[in-house]
Amino acid sequence: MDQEEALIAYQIQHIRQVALIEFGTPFDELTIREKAETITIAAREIILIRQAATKKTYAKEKPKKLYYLSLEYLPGRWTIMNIINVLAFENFKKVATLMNFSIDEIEEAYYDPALGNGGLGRLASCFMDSLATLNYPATGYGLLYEYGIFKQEIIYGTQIETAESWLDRRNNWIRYAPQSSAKVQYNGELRDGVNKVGEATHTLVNYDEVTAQCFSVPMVGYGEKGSVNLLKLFSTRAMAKNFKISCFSAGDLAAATKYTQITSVLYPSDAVELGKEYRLMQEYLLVSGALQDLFREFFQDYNDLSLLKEKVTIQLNDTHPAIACAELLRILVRDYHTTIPMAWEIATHCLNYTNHTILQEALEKWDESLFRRLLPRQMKTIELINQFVCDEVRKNHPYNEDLIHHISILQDGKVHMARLCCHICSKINGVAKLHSELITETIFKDFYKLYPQKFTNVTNGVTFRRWVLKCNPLLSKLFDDTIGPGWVTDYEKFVNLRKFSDDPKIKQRFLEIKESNKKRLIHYLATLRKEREGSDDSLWAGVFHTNKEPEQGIFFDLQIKRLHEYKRQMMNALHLLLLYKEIKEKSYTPPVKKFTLFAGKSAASYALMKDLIRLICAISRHINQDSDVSPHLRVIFVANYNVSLAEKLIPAADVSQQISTAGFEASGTSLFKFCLNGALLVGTLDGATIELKEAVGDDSFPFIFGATKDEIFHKIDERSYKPGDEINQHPNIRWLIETLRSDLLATYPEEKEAFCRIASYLESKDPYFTLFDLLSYHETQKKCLQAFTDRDRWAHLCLMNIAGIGHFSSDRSIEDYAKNIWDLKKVPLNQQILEEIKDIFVANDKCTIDPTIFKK
Ligand code: NBG
Repeated sequence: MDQEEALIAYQIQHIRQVALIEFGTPFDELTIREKAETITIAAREIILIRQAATKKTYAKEKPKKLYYLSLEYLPGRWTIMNIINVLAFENFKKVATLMNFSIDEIEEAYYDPALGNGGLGRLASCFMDSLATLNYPATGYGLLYEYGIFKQEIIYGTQIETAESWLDRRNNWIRYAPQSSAKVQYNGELRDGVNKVGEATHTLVNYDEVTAQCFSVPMVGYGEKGSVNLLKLFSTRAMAKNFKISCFSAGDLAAATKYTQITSVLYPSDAVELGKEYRLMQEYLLVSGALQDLFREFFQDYNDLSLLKEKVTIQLNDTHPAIACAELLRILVRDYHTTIPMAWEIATHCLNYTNHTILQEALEKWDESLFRRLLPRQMKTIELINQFVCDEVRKNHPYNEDLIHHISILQDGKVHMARLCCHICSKINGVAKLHSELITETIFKDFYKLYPQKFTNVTNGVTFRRWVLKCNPLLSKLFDDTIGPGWVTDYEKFVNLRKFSDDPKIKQRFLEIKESNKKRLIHYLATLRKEREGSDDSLWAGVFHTNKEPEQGIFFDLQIKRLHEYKRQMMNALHLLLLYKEIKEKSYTPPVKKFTLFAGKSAASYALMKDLIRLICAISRHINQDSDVSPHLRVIFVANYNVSLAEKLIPAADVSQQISTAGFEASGTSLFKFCLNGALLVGTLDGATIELKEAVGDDSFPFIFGATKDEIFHKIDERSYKPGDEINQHPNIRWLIETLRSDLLATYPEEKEAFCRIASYLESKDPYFTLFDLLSYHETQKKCLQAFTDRDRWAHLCLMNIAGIGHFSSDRSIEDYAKNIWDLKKVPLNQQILEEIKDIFVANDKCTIDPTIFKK
């Protein structure tokens, strides 16, 4: 037996052993779910070894550490990704064959961890991957929501939200981490006091105390050298003390579960303001838990607080954890007896803040009265901060109360969380060049005048491990064979793909890979459709010919992202209606068959976007059933968009729609994933599209259209945009509005009402310039279909696009943060420590049953 065979034999034995220990049943007799758990537990061994080695390495090196605070993560499924990251996947495939299980089934047996809404949460997860891969010492903090983002069902074209109980069975990657659990106080009254150096402090009495139990998940870096950092998630659910049994006995269930429920749900809203008390409780839970853990770790290594500045950097992912700005100051003065100037110095050095949107309605503001009641100590601290910063500003800008009005943290009865961040944080970054400029011109323009040195940019990126290595194995192999396998961690290698963009064999192979990914997707969608049969079959009608192989050469056009007005799924829907009209009237015949896929959730309370889902589904139903049009055009809305679905959709795409109103998409990150997987981009000059276009080169980026950010902002400033003018000037647009009001699409009264509401919205407001950009969009889409007919040229363009993607690896983003914001150094995994820990495992992990005793 060679070494590899021996390893495989060992792995099989290990899996069989775990099956017996965990389930008391031979592996082959387990259910799929049990098999998945067994494999996860077996795979965990090697990861635990690396995790222990990482921890010991950090303990030895005592490096500066990053504490990443985010209320959301969207990690995607862990088992297969982790096996890939520790380079065990090739063997694992052999194990799967020998043991006769399907890797896909094992992967699907767990739910997708649904701990986030959209871009910001997914970004946090890409960052966790890159931090561990690049050996940066970092811990992520978040909440373990019991019901993550809701599950979206589409019933008769309507979004229905149901709770996603992704944790109802255990997830074997999540382990209790009692040493990081924390006690968190809410409500209560303040008593004045002083600390040891005479600074005024406040002590809380008569408060409610909640225990935040901590659970950790390994964040597994890629490759032989990868570290394993931790994501620590707090939960209040399982803690008996948090359950008020006396209230329960008195029949008040709500009061009894008030605190066990804090981490029950993720608020299903992105880019919309929330004002819910529970949400504020969640935010403080995260901040308090994370900071307590941070100080615990710090005092393990040091007893001198002045070192905190050197050893700790904290990143706030959006304003959701902004209370940390006040809490850090408060803890330093109240619990660690620093002077206020020293606390100020530390806090303003250690904290940093990333902004993810310029939408006013997304800027968090809390009612002062609620804040004061729930978090009286933090409110006191914010008042002090505010007094101080306003005094300073008044000194330097006398008689400028207008300015004070714009920068005061407490204003009009609200606590402005972004303003708190701007005053306290050391660095403030946007997530793409355009966005970082825009924040200094719009929402933070006064802060930019006060603190220009704080503002910087870090353009987003995505991890190439999940977003091509895992989700697109065929294309990954093509990269291995062209630019060499180093691309997985060396994003700079991608430029070398340019050399291959004119190679006929490589182009052909690229096109074949695309076809094969389309086939894979169609098969997957067909199984989904079977599962959902009866619920809404009309949507899918005729899209798939059961028993027949899907046709070759269909053009796959995807728009998959949260539903939001500014993202303009509405414009895509209207374009499809126009296309329908032209095909029906025979004024246009598409040169190829086009298949449009939408996926995305709408916030439960976002009525207009729920109307839009109805419209898209109605258009889909109408087009797919029309015998004149459906041979040329098919449309579907795929329900319940999440990371796992994205992994299947993206590799099959020919183009992605990035069509936001210029100036409004902070960055966008799906564009990178599409580009990496060889899809071209149809889009506006917005967010990171601008930088991607620069990196790829204009000639290879032909489908840009629409008004620029300057034109849009000019029109907004001048209030000069009149959607009615578009309707009057363009018969096609008039037809669209009339059609929305007609009976063409609607099959029942609620639909009709919804489409009329959309028509009125477009006619009277159209705040995101949908009609303004519509016709140029429509033409660009047609141009795109035409371009697709030249397969050779298309393949060339796709390869040129991939060649430009390197810069948009989250590894590059993390290097930028490390250098420009965190001043963080890599700490390579200490190989000697790793070997020592392996030895301990080898010595102690041999056999659980002593046959001499057992057989007696
Ligand atoms: C989103 C932006 C995206 C951006 C991601 C990640 C929120 C609030 N914002 O454009 O809309 O790519 O953040 O930065 O999720």
